[in-house]
This record gives sequence, C-alpha cells and structure tokens, in this order.
Amino acid sequence: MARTIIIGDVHGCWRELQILLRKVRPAPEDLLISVGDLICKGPDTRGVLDWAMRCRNLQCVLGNHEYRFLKHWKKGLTPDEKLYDLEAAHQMGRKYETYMRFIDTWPTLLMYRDLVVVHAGFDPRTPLLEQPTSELVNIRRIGKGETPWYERYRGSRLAVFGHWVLRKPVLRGNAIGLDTGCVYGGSLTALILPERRLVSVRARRAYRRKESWV
Ligand SMILES: [Mn+2]
Repeated sequence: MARTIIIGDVHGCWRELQILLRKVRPAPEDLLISVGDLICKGPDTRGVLDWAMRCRNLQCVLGNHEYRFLKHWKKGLTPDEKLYDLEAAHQMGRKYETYMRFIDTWPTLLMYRDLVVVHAGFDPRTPLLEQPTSELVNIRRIGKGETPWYERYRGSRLAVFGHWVLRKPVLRGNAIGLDTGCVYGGSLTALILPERRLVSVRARRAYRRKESWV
C-alpha cells in the first residue's frame, strides 16, 4: 500500500536528508511531503532544492524562510538582513530565479480527507482556509494563556507541522510536530502514514547554535 511520508524541517541539511531517505526508501507510489523550511541556516540549500525539484512524488508546503525569500524575490530583491539569508542566496547562486519560481508553486497548506500539513500551524478558532499565510508559517501559541495552538485544536484531521523546534516530536492524537532541530545538531525526523511510524536521523553536527532547547 502506498505510504505518505512527511519530512520535518531540513534547513539545507542535505547529507542528513539523504540518510533519512535511504532509511525510509520511498517507493514511486508513495507520497512525500515536506513541511517547508527546506532552505536556510544549513550547509547545502542548493543540494536540498535540486533534490526537491527532481523528486516527482514530492509536495512541499511553504515555510517561513521560503515565504521571506519569495516576498523579496517578488520585489526583485534577495533577503540580506541575516547572515544565513546571504549564505542561502549564495548557495542558490545562478539558480536563484529557478528555485524561486519552483518555490512560488508551493501551497501554504495541503489538505486531504484525514490529514492537513502546514509549516507552523493554524488558529483553531478560525476556519482553516481563511488564515493568512503569515500565520500558517509562523504561529506557535494563541490566546492569553499562550497555549500551543495544537492544544486547542479539536479537529479530526491529523495536523502535521514543523517549525517549532523540540527535542522530541509533538505526538498527539490529532497533531504531530516534526521539527527536531537537525540544523541545531538535533535530528531530522520523518513521519510515515498510515502507520504513524517516526524515523529519525541524528545531525552530523550542529550547524547553528540554539539558545535553548524546549
Ligand atoms: Mn520555520
């Protein structure tokens, strides 16, 4: 039976992604999904994007880093405020236009009968299709109590997301968070459906320093 394989935040960690793919062994009929943030911070944004462009059964949703790059690209610019943006743009090199045109085709969320995939999350108090992109790629907490958005989510569709870097994946009945901080020296995690099996690969090293781990 075909599987759905959802990959957490890669952030240019091409080596770890290759090892993860070797472990998961996607078949041509499997559906691969990236939760976004394939780019930035890590050593090889180019390698990751080249793979994404050749992978015929891959769907990506937009991450906050891709969203920032697209916003600049549409104004004829390249983001240059952060060092990791300059590095990622440098890694993209002459293929910057090609990569941006590719990323510009990514949706902000993917919705299936019993699954929704989004980079950061959504506000469960608002209809899913009415949420602004800035929210879908950035949200973490909602309300006065600063509750994680997924603790308020009562939907029956399994919501799979990344963005929120945690030592261990978030595992709830209806929400699974996959950002285990590979670029910070954590691990790269994939979720295999329908069996809900997690596969992880340890980072070869910390490419970025993270102030604190939750
Ligand atoms: Mn992110």
